[in-house]
Order: sequence, then structure tokens, then C-alpha cells
Amino acid sequence: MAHSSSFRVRAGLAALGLLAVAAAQAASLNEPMAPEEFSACVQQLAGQTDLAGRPLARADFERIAGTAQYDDRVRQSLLVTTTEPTFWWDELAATTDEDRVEAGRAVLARSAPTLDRIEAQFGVPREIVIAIYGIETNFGPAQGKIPVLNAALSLACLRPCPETATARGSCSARERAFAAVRVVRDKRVPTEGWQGSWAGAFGRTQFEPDSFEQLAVDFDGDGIPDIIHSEPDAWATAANHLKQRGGWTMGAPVYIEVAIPPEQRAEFAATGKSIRLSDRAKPLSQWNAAGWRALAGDGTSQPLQVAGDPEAYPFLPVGLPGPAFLVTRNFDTLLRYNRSERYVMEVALLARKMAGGHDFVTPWPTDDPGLTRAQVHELQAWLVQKGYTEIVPDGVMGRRTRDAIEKERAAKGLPPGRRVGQRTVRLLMQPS
Ligand SMILES: [Ca+2]
Repeated sequence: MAHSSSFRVRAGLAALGLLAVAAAQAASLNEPMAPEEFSACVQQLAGQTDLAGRPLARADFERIAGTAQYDDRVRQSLLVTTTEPTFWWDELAATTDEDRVEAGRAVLARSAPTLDRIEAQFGVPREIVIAIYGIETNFGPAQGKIPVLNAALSLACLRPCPETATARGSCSARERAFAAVRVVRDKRVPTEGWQGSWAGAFGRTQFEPDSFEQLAVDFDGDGIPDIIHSEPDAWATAANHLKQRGGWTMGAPVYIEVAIPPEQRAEFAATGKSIRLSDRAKPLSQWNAAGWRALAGDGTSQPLQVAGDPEAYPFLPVGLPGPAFLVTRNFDTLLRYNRSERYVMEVALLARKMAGGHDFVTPWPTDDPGLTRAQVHELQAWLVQKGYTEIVPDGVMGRRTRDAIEKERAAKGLPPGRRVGQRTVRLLMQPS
């Protein structure tokens, strides 16, 4: 739900609802927070425990939060999210690459009995649960390395609540910090080594402390909801989130890629922004009657027919030209899990590929499509050989990799930029 890689940074930011204010506040992120400033902020938060959404004694907050330290990685991650542009085609290429599809299929195969029970109890498809697992932590190992208490408090101090947020539970960053303290108070996480993402999400499915408090489930039967060590607990907790916050319609797809009738295409012409018209929801049969068609894997148009005739509405990630979709209420449910449209489509596409389905048919409006993680890894190894020894090849397009790309593009006489795709990576790595 909130993470540390370049994709995850973006997802975390969206989850925090900070995108709108990020640009305006970026200036305040230019310097690390001084230790005394952090202490003063923690003291101020201590005086606000009566604003917590769930009870928290000031003494408990002071005792536990008093041990927290400012972590500058939180500021640096926030800064990247405000300055580093990202693209749908890059992120989908990495998050739904063949390696992740294969790894996901292996998890599905080895855990069928547990996933049978999760499907039955929560009414959520196993591919969706395992896609979340794959994207959040690469199926377990990438749970984050920042102490959660430090992350939650640093974030609350770097992103202070508006003075108008005086209702209980009214400010998400503050609430996350309070929840992190309560989770420690209630001994629901390890006292040593409780680590997660820069945005305070932790465990195999990256729950923020407040969601964890409300939704964590014990599913391996030891009586303890443990999303850090237990796969069944982490999966059931993710499924429980989807069930409680929106629910799932089994049999309804998250999205259907569509062909829009030519005479209706004008209003979707490219704006560079996503177009999501949730107030236009109507049954698929009515879209079909209006001339909209599903796009099959071979690019042919098919009638819009799904059992139960679910309601759907238009969603165009980048406008036209570009892929166009009708999305269902299942899309909205995933959006409540992580408030990022891109995250939702990543989960849905990865789930579909794991089930044997195909990628989007309509090309993205770029002549330089995104790289898989294996390709990013190869590029990083090449950059290390070129002398960029600060880069650790991990398949993730982070800030250092982008810094090196910027320099290498200039050296090769390519137009300035901090990204490469399938076409430019070949130009870059060509022997000169
Ligand atoms: Ca358990």
C-alpha cells in the first residue's frame, strides 16, 4: 500500500492523498529536518492524542514515540515523488513482467488449499490476492527496511496536518503515527526490527498501521494476526480489506479493454491525464447497445457480454490515443486498497496474466515502450561497468540509475532525459 521502489513511492504518495499538495510543499523538503525540530513535532503530536481516531493515552504516546528517530530517507522519498515523472508504460512493463507472472503462478500452485479457503471465506479471487502480494513485496522479501515507528513519525512531521484538521481521525499522516504507536503499545508487532516502507507500510502485503489495526486476520490458526511472517495471515488480511472496503463481485472482471465508436471518441482525446467517469456507470449491455465493443487478444471487436451484466464506466489512463477500458465496481474496491489508478491496473493486469490472459491490445502512445526488471537489471550492470559504482543492480529504476541515464544520454548525444525504454536503451548501450 505504500512502498520504497520508484513505483512504490508513487503508490505510497497516492495512498496518502498528498499528490495535490506535494508540489506546493516541495520547497519545505529541501533540507533534512533538524533533530530538535523533530522532537518539537513529536511533542506537539503528544498534545493532540485526543484527536486520534481510536483511543490513545498521551502517556503511552510519549513513552513509545519518545524512542522514535527522524529518518531522512522519508524526506528523500517524498522528494523523488514530487520531482521524478513516471509513465504508465514503464511501470506496467516492470510490475507485470514475465518473471513476476511466473513467480505468481508458482505461488498459486504451491498454496492452492489455503487460497481455496481464502476465496471461499472472503469472496476474492486468488489471482488478485497473489497479484497484490507480488506487486507489494515481490512475493514476500521486499517488505521495506525503515523502522515503521520512525517512518510514521517522520512522515507526520514532514507533512504536518492543516490547522483545520481538528476532528478525530481527520488527518491521515497523524493518524498513521498514532496507529503505529498503538500497534507497539498493544504488542501486535515485534518490538525489535519492526520495519517497512518509507511511508510506514509493513508486512507481506504492506499494510499501514491503521489498516492493520482494523483489518488484520489470523488465518494460519495460531491466534495471532501476523502479516510479516505468515503468508496465510497476510493474504487473508488483504482479502479482508477488499471484502470490508467495497467487496468483490466474483465473475466480474476489473476491466474490459474496449473499442469506442468513432463518433464518440472526441471527448476522450488525449489530455495527458487520466479520464475516469465513475458517474457514467451502467450495465455492459447498455454500453454494447451504444456501440462500445470489447477488444479480444487478437485485436478483434466482440460484443460486451459478461454473466450478470455488471455495471461499468469508462476509464482511459492517458486519453486517446491509448488503451481504453470499461471498469467495474471491482476497480473501485481495489482503489480503496491503494488510491492509485495505476496500482489498480497493475494488480488487475498481473492477475489476468497469471490466469493465462493477455496484455492490453492497444499500444501506449510512445515509440519507446517500458523495460522489464530483467532489462533494467542488465542496464544497471552495464552502468556499473561504465563506472557508476554507486548503483546496486536490483531491477528497480531508482534515482541513482536515472542520474546515470541522464549523463549517458548526454554523452551519447541523445535528447536530454532521465528515462530509457526499449528503443533508447539499445542506442545507449551501443558501443560508440
Ligand atoms: Ca497467525
